[in-house]
Amino acid sequence: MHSYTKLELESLIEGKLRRNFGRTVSEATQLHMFKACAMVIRDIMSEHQMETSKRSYDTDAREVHYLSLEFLMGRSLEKNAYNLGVLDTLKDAISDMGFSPADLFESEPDAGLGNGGLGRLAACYLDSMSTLEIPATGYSICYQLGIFKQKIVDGAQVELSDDWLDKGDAWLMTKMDETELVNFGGHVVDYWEDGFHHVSLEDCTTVMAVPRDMEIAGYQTEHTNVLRLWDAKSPVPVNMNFYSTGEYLKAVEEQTMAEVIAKVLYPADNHYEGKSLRLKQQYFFVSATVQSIVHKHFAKYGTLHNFHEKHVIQINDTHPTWVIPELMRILMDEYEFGWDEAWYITSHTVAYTNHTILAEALEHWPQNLVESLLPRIFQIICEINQRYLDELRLFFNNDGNKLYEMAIVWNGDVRMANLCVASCFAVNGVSALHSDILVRDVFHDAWLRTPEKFQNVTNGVDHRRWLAEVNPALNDLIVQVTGSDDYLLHPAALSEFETAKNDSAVLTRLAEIKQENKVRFANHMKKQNGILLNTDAIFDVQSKRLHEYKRQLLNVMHIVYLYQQLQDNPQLEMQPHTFLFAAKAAPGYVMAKKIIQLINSLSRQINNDPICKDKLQVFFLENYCVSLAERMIPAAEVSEQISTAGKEASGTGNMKFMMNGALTIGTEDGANVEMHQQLGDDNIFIFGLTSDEVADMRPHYNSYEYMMHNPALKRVLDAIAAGFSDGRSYSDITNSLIFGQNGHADEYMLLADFASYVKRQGDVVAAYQDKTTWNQMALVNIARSGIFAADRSIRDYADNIWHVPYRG
Ligand code: 26W
Repeated sequence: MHSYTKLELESLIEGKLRRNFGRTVSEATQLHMFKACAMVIRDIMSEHQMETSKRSYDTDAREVHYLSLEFLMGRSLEKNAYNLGVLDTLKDAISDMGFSPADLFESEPDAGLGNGGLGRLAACYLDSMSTLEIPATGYSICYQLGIFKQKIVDGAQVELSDDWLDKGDAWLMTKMDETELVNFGGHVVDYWEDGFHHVSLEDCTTVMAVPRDMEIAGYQTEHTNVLRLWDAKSPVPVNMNFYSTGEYLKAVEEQTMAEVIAKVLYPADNHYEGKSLRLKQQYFFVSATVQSIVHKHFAKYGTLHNFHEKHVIQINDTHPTWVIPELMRILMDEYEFGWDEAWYITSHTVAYTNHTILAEALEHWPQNLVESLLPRIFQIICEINQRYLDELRLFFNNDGNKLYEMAIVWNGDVRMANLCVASCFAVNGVSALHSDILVRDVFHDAWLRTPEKFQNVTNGVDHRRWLAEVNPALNDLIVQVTGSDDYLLHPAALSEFETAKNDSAVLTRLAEIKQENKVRFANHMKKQNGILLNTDAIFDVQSKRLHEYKRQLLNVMHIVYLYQQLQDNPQLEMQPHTFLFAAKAAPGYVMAKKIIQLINSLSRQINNDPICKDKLQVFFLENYCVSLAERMIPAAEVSEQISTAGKEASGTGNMKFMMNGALTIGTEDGANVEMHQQLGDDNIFIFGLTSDEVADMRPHYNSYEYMMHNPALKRVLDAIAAGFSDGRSYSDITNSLIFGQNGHADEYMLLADFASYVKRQGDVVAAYQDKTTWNQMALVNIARSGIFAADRSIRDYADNIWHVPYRG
């Protein structure tokens, strides 16, 4: 790796300021300075990227294509400089030029092109794929507006638009010459000639897909991959002269179609809505992507017969499933392949990762919508369906139930997960438990037929970002104890940190670092939000999307329980406890928004009640996003991972907290199960029903009984129903727990888990009061978090699904 001196960086930055903004250093604003720094870093990465691309071209390397409707990248300047090994030098250069590096980094907007777990996972994986020197490209949409910014106004969530591109485009490189054309609507015209079936679309609407590439630097390598974000543009200027010919209306149609496609990220997480614009987004980015892969491949090899040998397409949930019929279409209609070979190539190229088993998140598009928007694609899907049903009839002896469950097109719906399972060569879940549930339950019948397709790849997080970069003091301590920074490239080496488990100096330093992080976070909160956190209290954090299955409400119920104890006995000696929530709710998710209001009502009540002073605090931190998580997670001491067992596919926040020495209180769900395995019973606080118990209990579950048999629980629910001093009542929330709608009370079984949760919270506090033990537990959590590094996940994908080599 070429290294840069401070003076070299300064002169490069100065050059950018002069040539791009016509400013000297002393005339430059912070914005100029940010952009100039980004350009300098981008130049370094582009050089690396061109080399990388040439190398994989020259070696005919097999390539990975990671398709995702979401990449929650967050900020890039500090991260890229870190990976390139120039962070310290860059900071010196920035300071030297009269700016504060911290303020400059802070001025960068998050690239919020994702909702939550699925999008952040994709971003972590990009980092690992570059670091492991795997030739890989990410593909998505260049949304003009990312995930909304959340404001809390009078206790309620208000959404503001997130116009990130005016600064964020510093990282993007537009490649007009690699534009692809994507067609919508129209009708299929076909005829046979010389034994070949010619198919084309007529009267369709065309949208231009223009690549805006973002370079992805790896850590300590010049290997640099690309995240290709497709922007939508209209192919024709609207020209009034065409009015009479009828072309005018078509031009307007194309213009409007193009304008809206890349406008905004859909903010619903784990909830499917059959909106036609969403379908247009999906097909738009998928079609552009497949065309761009195919065109490059054909230009290089002059044939597509070896396509599946040179490419693997990984789809991040079902959202990009259209790659399957789209690749079929291109092979057959544009390159004259017959069905069988097109199918062989396609079904040996695409692999599918499932990220949720919530029924309401499963995508099923109305047949009519697919047919009118994508007529040729619909034909191909019907043909895949017919052939699949024929095979299923044979395999299952005409068992109608199996056909009904597994059909791809059924009853007016196109079922995307079934299309994936039928067509992909690999299907994986994202934690051991989740993958197990997939084969035992959701995809059981498909598993019977093709068990070899089904795999597990437990999620992982970018530990360079989520440990070393966000918690530099902890990084220093690990380096000091283990004698090297080996763990950065070999996360398994984190285990050597455990040798210091009985070293009191290390334990003391670990506690100091946590305290420093708490103070740093508290200062930031005070400055940004005017919130006063008690840094002598336990910082107990639940940060993730707001969803009923994640059970923020169970956390609230426990807080109300503690508050009632204080009300009974204001003199009660208790461990000072600060509860922090951070969560965005999907704008249309009424119950989730009510729960946010409830948290804010409770927060106002408790924070203003003198009996809680120095004992109990509750805060809802607005606008949870990558950059807030980066400040908050290093300061957390307790991590709340309390979903109903069986519902959280994996979770990845859980891993980030663990790496930063927070202790987990959680259910046996998602990756918590594997954390528990690593940590044993002594280093994690597990409670509640297991997923099997949840499933067994479900048919005869009666939440009302739980309430009636537990007076403390009843009292908590009564208090929530009555509301707090702001006069808002929350009886609709408690009613849904006790009575529910159409007999479906407390779907996520909060009342069943309440008692064991409260008890476990007591254990957490007791453990916290024994400082040495607590610090040892924190150290063990950090030391055993290595398997939750994204590098490990990516090696798993590379070994078991992609079959590509990587850096040792
Ligand atoms: C169609 C609407 C929609 C949008 C997003 C449905 C489903 C999704 C995502 C699949 C939801 C999601 O982010 N799932 C999360 O994926 C993470 C990464 O694997 C897991 O860690 C989380 O447990 C899972 O909830």
